[in-house]
Amino acid sequence: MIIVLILLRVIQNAESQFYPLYTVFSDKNYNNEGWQVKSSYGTTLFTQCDNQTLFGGFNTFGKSTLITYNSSLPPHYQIIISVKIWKIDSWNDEWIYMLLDEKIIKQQYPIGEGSRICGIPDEDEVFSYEVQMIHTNKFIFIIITSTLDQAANNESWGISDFKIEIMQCPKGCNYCFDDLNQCDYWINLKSYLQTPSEFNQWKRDDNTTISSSICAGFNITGGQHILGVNQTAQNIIFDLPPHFQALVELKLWLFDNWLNETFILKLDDLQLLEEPLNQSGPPINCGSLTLKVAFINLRAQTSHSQDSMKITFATKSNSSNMKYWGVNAIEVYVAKCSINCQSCLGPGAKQCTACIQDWILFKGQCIHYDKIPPLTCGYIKIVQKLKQISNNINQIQFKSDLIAQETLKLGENEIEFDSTTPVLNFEIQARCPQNLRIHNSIHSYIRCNNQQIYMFTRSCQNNSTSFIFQINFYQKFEQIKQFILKLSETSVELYQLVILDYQLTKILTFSLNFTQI
Ligand SMILES: *[C@@H]1O[C@H](CO)[C@@H](O)[C@H](O)[C@H]1NC(C)=O
Ligand SMILES: *[C@@H]1O[C@H](CO)[C@@H](O)[C@H](O)[C@H]1NC(C)=O
Ligand SMILES: *[C@@H]1O[C@H](CO)[C@@H](O)[C@H](O)[C@H]1NC(C)=O
Ligand SMILES: *[C@@H]1O[C@H](CO)[C@@H](O)[C@H](O)[C@H]1NC(C)=O
Ligand SMILES: *[C@@H]1O[C@H](CO)[C@@H](O)[C@H](O)[C@H]1NC(C)=O
Ligand SMILES: *[C@@H]1O[C@H](CO)[C@@H](O)[C@H](O)[C@H]1NC(C)=O
Ligand SMILES: *[C@@H]1O[C@H](CO)[C@@H](O)[C@H](O)[C@H]1NC(C)=O
Ligand SMILES: *[C@@H]1O[C@H](CO)[C@@H](O)[C@H](O)[C@H]1NC(C)=O
Ligand SMILES: *[C@@H]1O[C@H](CO)[C@@H](O)[C@H](O)[C@H]1NC(C)=O
Ligand SMILES: *[C@@H]1O[C@H](CO)[C@@H](O)[C@H](O)[C@H]1NC(C)=O
Ligand SMILES: *[C@@H]1O[C@H](CO)[C@@H](O)[C@H](O)[C@H]1NC(C)=O
Ligand SMILES: *[C@@H]1O[C@H](CO)[C@@H](O)[C@H](O)[C@H]1NC(C)=O
Ligand SMILES: [Ca+2]
Ligand SMILES: [Ca+2]
Ligand SMILES: [Ca+2]
Repeated sequence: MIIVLILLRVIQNAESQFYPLYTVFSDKNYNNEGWQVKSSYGTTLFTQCDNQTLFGGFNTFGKSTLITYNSSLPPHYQIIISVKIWKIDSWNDEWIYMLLDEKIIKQQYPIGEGSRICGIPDEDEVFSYEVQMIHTNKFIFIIITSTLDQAANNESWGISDFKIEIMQCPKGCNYCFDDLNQCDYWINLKSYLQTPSEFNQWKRDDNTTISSSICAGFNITGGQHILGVNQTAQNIIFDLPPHFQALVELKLWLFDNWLNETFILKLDDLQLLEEPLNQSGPPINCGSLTLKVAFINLRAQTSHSQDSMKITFATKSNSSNMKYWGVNAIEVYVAKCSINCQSCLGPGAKQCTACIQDWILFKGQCIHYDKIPPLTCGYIKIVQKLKQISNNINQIQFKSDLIAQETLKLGENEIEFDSTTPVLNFEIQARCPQNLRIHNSIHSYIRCNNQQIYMFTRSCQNNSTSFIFQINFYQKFEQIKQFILKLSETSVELYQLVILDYQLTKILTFSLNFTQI
C-alpha cells in the first residue's frame, strides 16, 4: 500500500511540473510580438547592457514609458511569471510598478545602488522578480511602468528574461482546477474579451448600456466615469447546451483605492461571490488620465442546468466617495452533459436525467429509441425427464452459462449482458413436488417477439417427473441487454427492459409456475 502511495505521488509530481510556455528577451529570442510600448525614446526598442540585450534599456525606456503584454494561454491552473528589471543610471528613489497579471509589485530604487554596467557612468543594477499564483483565467495581462522624472539618458530601465510557466490542464480539458480531477466536460461557452461590441448586451441596473474605456491599451467594459461603485453590470446568456454546472471567470478592474468595498457576483440571482476588496494599485497612465489601477482575477462556479443564465456583477460601498470599476476577459464555461442528454446530474454517460428527442433514458444513459428491441428467440427445447434431477435444489431452478449461479438470489435480480454477447441461453429445471396428491402444472410463457407467445401446460404425473426447458435467444442489435429476473422456490419470471415506441418497457420474456389444478 505504501509503495503504491509513493508511486502515485511520484507520478503526480512528474505530471505537475511547470511547463515553460513563453520565454523572451533572452538567448537570441527578441520577438516582441504581443508587447505594446508607449512613450519610448531612441530609434530601437533593444539596447545592449554589458553582454545582455535588453528590451528597452539606456535612453530607450525612461520617463512615462509604459509597456504592456497581453496573451491568451492554453488551459492551465497555476502560473509563474518571472522577469528581470534593469535599473539604469541615476534613479533617485523612483518606483518601478509592475502588474504581473493580478500581482502588483511596487519597488523603489534609491540612488547610487549597484555598479556601472551600461549607460552613463552611474550605478546600474539588475533585479529578478518572480510571482507564482493560482491562475485559471484565459488571459494574462502585464503592465510595467515607472515614476522616472528625468531624461532617458539620465535614468532609464529595461527588461530581460521574461518568462511565463504554467501548470497545464490534463489533455482534453478546456478548463480545470488541478490535474487530478476529471475536467473534460468543461466547454468554453462564451468569451467577452476586449472588443467593445462584445459587451453590447451588458446593462446597468437601470437598463442602460455600459460603454467601454481603454486603459494602458486594454479595452474595459465600464471604467472611469462609466461604471461606478454601487452599480451593477448584467447580461443574460441564452441557449445554453445541456449542462450541470456553470462557471464564470473575469478580470475585475479597479480604479482609485478600493479598501472597504465589496464585489458581488450573482448567477441567476444566486449570490456566489462576495469578495472583500483591498486593492490600491499604482498610478498608471490610462491614456488621457493617470489613475490608480489594479485588476484581479475572479471566478465563481455553481450547479446549473437551466438553458439561460443571468450574470450580474456589482460593487458595494458604504463610503460616499465615487470610484469606478470595469470588467474584461470574461469567460463563461459550462460543464456539459454526456452526449444525447437533455439534463444530467454530472459528467459521464450514466448520469443523464432526461434525453434529447428520439433518445430514451435507459439506466441513466440515453439510448436511441429503436436501439433496444425485444430479444428474438432462437429455439425452445422442452425435455420431459423421468429421472429425478438434483434433490438439493429448488423445485424450479434457473441456470445460464452467462450467469454465475452463486450471484442469483431469491427475489429480484438485475442482470445485464454486454452488447457483444450474441446468444443468450437459459435453462430451467422444474421438479414436480413429491406429494402426489397435489396436482401441479407448469405454465410457461415465452415471448419471442411482439407477436409470438408460447404457452405450455404440463402436469406432474408422479414423484419423479422433471422438465428441462432450454431456451436460446439471439439478438441482432449490439446493445446492452438488461433483465429483471424474479426467482422464488417455485417460480421464475424473466423480464427484459426494452425501449419500444419511445418508452422504457418491461416485457415478460418467460415465466414458469406451479399452479394447483
Ligand atoms: C557577461 O558574461 C560573462 C561571461 O560570459 C559573465 O560572467 C557575466 O556575469 C555576464 N554579465 C552579466 C551582467 O550578465
Ligand atoms: C490581447 O490579446 C488578444 C488575443 O490574443 C488580441 O486580440 C488583442 O488585440 C490583444 N490586446 C492587446 C492590448 O494587445
Ligand atoms: C540626472 O539625475 C541626477 C539625480 O537623479 C541629477 O543630480 C542630475 O542633475 C541629472 N542630470 C541631468 C543632466 O538632468
Ligand atoms: C479596443 O476597442 C477598439 C474599438 O473601440 C478596437 O478597435 C480595438 O481593437 C480594441 N482593442 C483590443 C485590444 O481588443
Ligand atoms: C431594456 O431596454 C431594452 C432596449 O434597450 C428594452 O427592449 C427592454 O424592454 C428594457 N427592459 C427593461 C426591463 O426596462
Ligand atoms: C475602512 O473602514 C474602517 C472601519 O470600518 C475605517 O476605519 C477606515 O477609515 C475605512 N477606510 C476607508 C478608506 O474608507
Ligand atoms: C457597510 O456597513 C454595514 C453596516 O454598517 C456592514 O455590515 C457592511 O459590512 C459594510 N460594508 C462594507 C462593504 O464595508
Ligand atoms: C489591505 O492590504 C494591505 C496591504 O496590502 C494590508 O496591510 C492590510 O492589512 C489589508 N487590509 C485588510 C482589511 O485586509
Ligand atoms: C453606496 O451605497 C451605500 C449604501 O447604500 C451608501 O451609503 C453610499 O454612499 C453609496 N456610495 C456611493 C458612492 O453612491
Ligand atoms: C406465474 O405467477 C405469476 C405470479 O403469480 C404470474 O404473474 C404469472 O403470470 C405466472 N406465469 C404463468 C406462466 O402462469
Ligand atoms: C411416472 O409418469 C410417467 C409418465 O409421465 C410414467 O411413464 C411412469 O411410469 C410413471 N411412474 C410411476 C412410478 O408411476
Ligand atoms: C413418492 O415419493 C414419496 C417420498 O419420497 C414416496 O414415499 C412414494 O412412495 C413415492 N411414490 C411413488 C409412486 O413413487
Ligand atoms: Ca536622475
Ligand atoms: Ca550606468
Ligand atoms: Ca529622477
